[in-house]
Amino acid sequence: MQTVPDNSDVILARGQGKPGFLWTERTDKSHSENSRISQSPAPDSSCNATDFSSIYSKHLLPHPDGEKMSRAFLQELVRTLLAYVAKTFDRSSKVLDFHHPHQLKEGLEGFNLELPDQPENLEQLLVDCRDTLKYGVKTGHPRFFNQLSSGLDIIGLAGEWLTSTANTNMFTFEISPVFILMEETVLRKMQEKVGWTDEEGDGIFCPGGSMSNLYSLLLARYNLYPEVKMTGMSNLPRMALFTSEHSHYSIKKAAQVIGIGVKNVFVVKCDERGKMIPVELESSIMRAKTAGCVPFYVNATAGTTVYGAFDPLHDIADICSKHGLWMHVDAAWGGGLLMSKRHRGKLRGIQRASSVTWNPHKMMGVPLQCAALLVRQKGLLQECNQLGAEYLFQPDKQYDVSYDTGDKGIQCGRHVDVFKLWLMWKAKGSEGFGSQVNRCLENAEYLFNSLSERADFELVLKNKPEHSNVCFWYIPPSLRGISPGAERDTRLHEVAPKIKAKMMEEGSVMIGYQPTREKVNFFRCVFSNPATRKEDVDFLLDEIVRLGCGL
Ligand code: ABU
Repeated sequence: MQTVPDNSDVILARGQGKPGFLWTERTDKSHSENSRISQSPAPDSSCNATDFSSIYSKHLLPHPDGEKMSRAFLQELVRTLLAYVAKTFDRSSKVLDFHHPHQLKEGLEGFNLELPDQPENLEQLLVDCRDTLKYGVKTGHPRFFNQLSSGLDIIGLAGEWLTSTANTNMFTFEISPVFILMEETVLRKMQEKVGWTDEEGDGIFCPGGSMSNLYSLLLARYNLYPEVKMTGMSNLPRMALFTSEHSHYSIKKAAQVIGIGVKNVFVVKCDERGKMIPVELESSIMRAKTAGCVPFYVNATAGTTVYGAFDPLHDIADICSKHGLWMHVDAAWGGGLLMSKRHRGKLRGIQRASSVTWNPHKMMGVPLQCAALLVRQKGLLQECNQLGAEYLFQPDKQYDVSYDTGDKGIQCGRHVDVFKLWLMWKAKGSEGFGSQVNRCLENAEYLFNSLSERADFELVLKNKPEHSNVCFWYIPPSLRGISPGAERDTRLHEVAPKIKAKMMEEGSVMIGYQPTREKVNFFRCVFSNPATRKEDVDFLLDEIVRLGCGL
């Protein structure tokens, strides 16, 4: 692939580029000059070269003569964005250009985070836009393995651009007629993938999986004690919920937020692969009852954050049915596997859930953010959350007001997260998403097999990964002769953070690490970026060895 020029080259290229925009050196205009410009007509951008150094935002639309200049400014910005997109996929470019917080705050090469009292010119703004990208992290780079959400899908990006251009809100059909119907279509399709019938299924897009999990707790509590909506917790018994030791911390956080309390979250033991043990769930429920609590909710995880484990959903559903408990499945990470014929069986039993969290911004590679809460019982979200603000949800509008879906949520303003997913689904079809998921899991298997054959690495889990998480230690030569025990553990604990620090400073690759309760720091590699190939996996291991062999 052609190497994309770095920022300084981009400056040069502008003068030579087809649209003929001429990049000029930044000049700081005095404030008095600035106010003089405000009284003058909008500068003309019809000539080939645009000098933005004396142009200000007030010259753009809605200035009566602002259309040409607005177009010129946005085209210039798009050139910067396109250069960044190309660079993101270029393996010879860095994943990040790391600077410490104090360095960024002090200002770098004219990049200043402080906000002025007087307007700055558009040239400065374009420089700021370029610098913002330059000092950020290319999460779409094929060698970014750090987070569950990664990749840069071009159709998804187009969807995000369109969404920002439309700049509307998801509370009423009145102002989002198309997006509201798209949300209905996409949620229905996701509910089908979960396995719910046409008579079942509701949902809402939320700002992330933690919020979806919080919604699920609100629904479960309301379902059992509808009076909570009006009278709060004061007359309710001590309620208990259950989640595994490998589940996401947002379950505890949600319990804290809604007034259940973290102490009333019973943490259920997992097996060595990180899956909830059903008999442990059963005994936790009995323990909670003995302690005088009312169990009401179980969170099962489909794709845990660190190990990528899938809890046994049918077994958990049986226990929930037996005790009359709400079953939530946190499939924020694992939900994407429902798109793959090869892997969807790992979520067998999910159709028995009362609610499901599924984040397409993770395994399906939709640009952040795109996260859905799906609810089996129709109408419950609305019942639980609606307050019917009269200025917004007037019942006497001329259209079917059941499409004013905003009152299902706990937010008022809600971002349009659906369009980019809808557009990507059109572009790929369900099968395209399935192949994308399959490729990510093939990369995980390739890494797992490579690690199994090497003496300088140790796998945390010996079984083939179920999801795309692969957890491992790098054992530097200095530790290879030391037998397992406290001394080795203490030293091994320091290896991953040291390698990660060097990695970030060099910017060549990014991977996360963490300890668990019984294991010292280990690397977690996750694959959700369709741009990643086997050569990137090889590169990752070579890089870890290069940076860590002297430790
Ligand atoms: N549950 C938020 C994602 C965390 C991660 O990317 O590792």
